[in-house]
Amino acid sequence: MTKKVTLQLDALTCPSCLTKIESAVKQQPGVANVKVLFNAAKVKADFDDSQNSAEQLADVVTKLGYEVQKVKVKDL
Ligand SMILES: [Cu+2]
Repeated sequence: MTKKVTLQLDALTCPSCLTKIESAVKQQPGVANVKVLFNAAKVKADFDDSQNSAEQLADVVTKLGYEVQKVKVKDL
């Protein structure tokens, strides 16, 4: 089943952070429609929950060095 995750980060300081996060999340299995909102410091992505999880995606962003403050998941 496809779900939508929103990760709230503390802040994005420059556009290259955005690119870095976007391409890392895009490479994860089962992920589509990745969008990083710079000003809101949010990462939005659709993912197939048989292939991935919100926790795993939050972990990818954390490992890049960004603090994930909130994780929201919605059914699509
Ligand atoms: Cu940066």
